[in-house]
Amino acid sequence: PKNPLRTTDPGTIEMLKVAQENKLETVFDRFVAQQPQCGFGYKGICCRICLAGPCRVKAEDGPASRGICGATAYTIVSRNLVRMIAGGAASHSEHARHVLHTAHELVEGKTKDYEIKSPEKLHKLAEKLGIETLNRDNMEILGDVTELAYEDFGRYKDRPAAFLDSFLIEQRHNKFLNTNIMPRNIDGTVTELMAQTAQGVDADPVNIIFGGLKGSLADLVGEYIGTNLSDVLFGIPEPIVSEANLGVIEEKMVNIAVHGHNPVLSEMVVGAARELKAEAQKAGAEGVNIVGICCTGNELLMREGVYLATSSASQEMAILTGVLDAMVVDIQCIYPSLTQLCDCYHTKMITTEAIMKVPGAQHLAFNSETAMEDAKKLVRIAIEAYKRRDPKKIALSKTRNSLVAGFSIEALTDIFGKINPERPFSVLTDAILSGQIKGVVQMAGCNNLKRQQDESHVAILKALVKNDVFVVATGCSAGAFAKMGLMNSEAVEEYAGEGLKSFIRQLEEANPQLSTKLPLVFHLGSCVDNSRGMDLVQAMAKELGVDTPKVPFAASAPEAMHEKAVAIGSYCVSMGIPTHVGTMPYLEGSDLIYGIATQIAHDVFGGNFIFEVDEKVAAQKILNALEYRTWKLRI
Ligand code: BF8
Ligand code: SF4
Repeated sequence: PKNPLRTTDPGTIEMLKVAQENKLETVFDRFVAQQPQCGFGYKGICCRICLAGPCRVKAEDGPASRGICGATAYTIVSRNLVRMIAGGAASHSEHARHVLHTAHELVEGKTKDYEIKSPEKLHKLAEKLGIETLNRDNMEILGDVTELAYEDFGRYKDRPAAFLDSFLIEQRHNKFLNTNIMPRNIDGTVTELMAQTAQGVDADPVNIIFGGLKGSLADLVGEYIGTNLSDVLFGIPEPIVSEANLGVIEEKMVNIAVHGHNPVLSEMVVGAARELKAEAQKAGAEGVNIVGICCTGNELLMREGVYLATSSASQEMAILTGVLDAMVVDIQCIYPSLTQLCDCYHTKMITTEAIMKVPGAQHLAFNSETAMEDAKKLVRIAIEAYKRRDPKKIALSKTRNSLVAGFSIEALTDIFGKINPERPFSVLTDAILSGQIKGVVQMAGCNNLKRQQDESHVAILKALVKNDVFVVATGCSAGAFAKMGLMNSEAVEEYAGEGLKSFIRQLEEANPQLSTKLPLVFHLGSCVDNSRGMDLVQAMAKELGVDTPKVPFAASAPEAMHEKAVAIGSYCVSMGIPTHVGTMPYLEGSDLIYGIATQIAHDVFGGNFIFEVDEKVAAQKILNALEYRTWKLRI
């Protein structure tokens, strides 16, 4: 590697020196220790689905070319792949289920700590779902919305899931029905996928992959529930300024990192921190500083302007500052190694969800009935820990960059609507048709140390904006841009091509009410908020009067890591989007599956995977895909 540290994030580089000086093990060491990684696993041709295995495809032909049961490479590869999609769909929907339960408890009057923060969103959502709103109480409307969402988890009737169906343009709706991948529920679809891929069931790779695509759409159902209900409970994001990178962890404050994905708990922690400021001051601090990590961070950044400390691969680094008093986690993307580092510091690690415990961490079960009380307990644990800091271990980071986030679809609609109130998204599509900008790219996904941390995110972003692409971002991709100072107005000056620059300036001039200038890349939110991108591409399709495969819109996950990313990439392809992935999924063991993902998918759905690890080539392929679509639109 060019950089032996395997990261390009300046805040992380600072902290890695601390780790090395103190001989503290981090993910960067474990990545090296895992090399070389297993070639069979890498290609997806290792099967452990039954106890006769593990079987590996060891030869081109003969008995060693199949598992003991006779499963061939294409069966094994496709089964492994769609089981990842099932894992992703289960994860996103578990997150959504928790938000849904909270909304339900609110309706039932079991919690007083939550509220309908955005009645506007509730009404819009209910109308979309076909729920009556006229002369009805908000709680009653929310009651119907939650009932329908619960049905989406478990519906047995032959009717598409409402939180997908109501969000689809007609052409995509028909496509999913005709190809038999429209899910009617989430839980049943995940279960069906597990059953379909069990030993001795489906061996047909095409049928298995179609099952996987249905699973990916079930993932999208979960995301739509998660995003929309979070907006109802916590507010629709609006443009907001904040800062990112490890320098936001401040010595004079009681610092609490909230890490994971679910805003249900962390929103309460933000409230509790405000209320307990005096207690923190009594302990000698100036106040309580909540900082976010990963998608919990993105959720709070979008709605509350909470600082984003870091993203997934560098989550351990927050502890190495020596001034992080508590690491409060909910679910997903949380390294079990965090406790190992907390043990070397005064930092308290606290898990909060029944399905997420780590040996060595304190568990404080979080309930929506007692949400604020629980959150206060967490803050008090941090205040106590603050008193036990070891001054010798303090090693602050100096890296922090300003950013502008909060671009929900509603916020974008407002911004575009100042230029054309009747047809807001024509502002975007007209700019594409006129050649001012080249299209839209949604950058998403994780960190994966198979790449230098954040390098590919940044390199691809820079190449796209230089070529006048309008970029939206979510998850750890958005995190990378925020940390690197690429999510602000100065970055527009420095990196945007002339067309993109003039487009962004035009939006600014039409929106003098905004208290901030616009950024180079528009933060859509956490990973469940990739659903906002699906709204965006469909709004553009409607504006252009075409189906999504004709829209100059692409997606890119340069450092995909989690099963959730596999699910997201797969629904992007189903939604007709060219989807770049910079870290190879485990499918190179079957040319057939590789071909389905990169070509046949295109014939059926109009979207396809672009697997490309070289970021320059990847950016060019994305630009080509956009250019081809724009050219076709113009003729
Ligand atoms: O849901 S981008 S590493 S934090 S999986 Fe995880 Fe990937 Fe980050 Fe958010 Ni998304
Ligand atoms: Fe081997 Fe077949 Fe069992 Fe897989 S399902 S472990 S290939 S025998």
